[in-house]
Amino acid sequence: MSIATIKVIDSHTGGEPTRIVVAGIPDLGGGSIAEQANFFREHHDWLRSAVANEPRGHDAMVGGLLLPSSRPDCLCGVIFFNNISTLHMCIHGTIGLGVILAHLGKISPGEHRIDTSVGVITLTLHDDGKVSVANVPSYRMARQVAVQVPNYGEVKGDIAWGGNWFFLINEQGPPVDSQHISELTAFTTAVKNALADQGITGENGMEIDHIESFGPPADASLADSKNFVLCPGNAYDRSPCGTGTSAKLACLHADKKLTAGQVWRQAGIINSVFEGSVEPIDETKCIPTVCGRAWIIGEATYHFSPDDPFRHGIASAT
Ligand code: PYC
Repeated sequence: MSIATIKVIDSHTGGEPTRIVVAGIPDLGGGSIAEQANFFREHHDWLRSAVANEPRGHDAMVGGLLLPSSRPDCLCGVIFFNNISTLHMCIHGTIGLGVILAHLGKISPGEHRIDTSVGVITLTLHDDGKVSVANVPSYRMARQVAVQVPNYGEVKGDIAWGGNWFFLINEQGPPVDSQHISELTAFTTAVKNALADQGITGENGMEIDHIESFGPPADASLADSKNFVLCPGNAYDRSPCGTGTSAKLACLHADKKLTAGQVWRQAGIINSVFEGSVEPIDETKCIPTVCGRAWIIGEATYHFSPDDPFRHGIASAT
């Protein structure tokens, strides 16, 4: 099934791309955003591939569908996706969505509630153009879980939910710097595969599909920590990853290392920084807020010529 054209707006948040489809989205059957995400996966996966994969996209591309929400308290809904499937949540993408909504004249500075497949989040557009996102409740499920990783030995990490499931590794494996991206990709991919092989999951058997490796920041005056995040589909996040920062904040909260409102500066692998803080719910759960900047970099109309064999993208090799 195909449609004539769609319109997209591209942004990047700390180097990580977001491509939001703003017009031409097919009917996703109505219902909640979670129900529409299921329908999108089952019936319109071609659209995900056409937007995220080559020749229009690439493995690091994160896409989103801008949708109306059936919730009267929400401005809109969004379904995020990448080179292989839908994402539960994407905070760098929501920061990008914030500047796109402002560009479209749909929001001005202030708070706006956004409906997602895993809960309602609050986006704040600040006067200086920064965007903060108060995420869904986040928590650490398990501390220092050991996994046997072929060629690397035992690796220990925390399992935490920050809108996606993360395995958070501290100072093990290759150095966390941009000279070691291929080694970090190989290491975190091996950890992800080992977790799956050894049946180590998030809550309700959910796959731990994001692996986050931490090291010291390049400049301690600018950040408290630096990360490398492997995303599902095996591309790494160019930004510090908002759900990954949320998972880190949840672990710091559980360890009582971060008080309410205290700022944590998380650098990513190319040294862009997100500022995060927590609002405690109880001793283990919190609402993380992640703040960053995004820039609009393009707008386009996509065509789907029936005789173009690659009109729906080239399936990612990963
Ligand atoms: O910023 O939450 C995020 C994210 C998830 C996947 C890529 N970026």
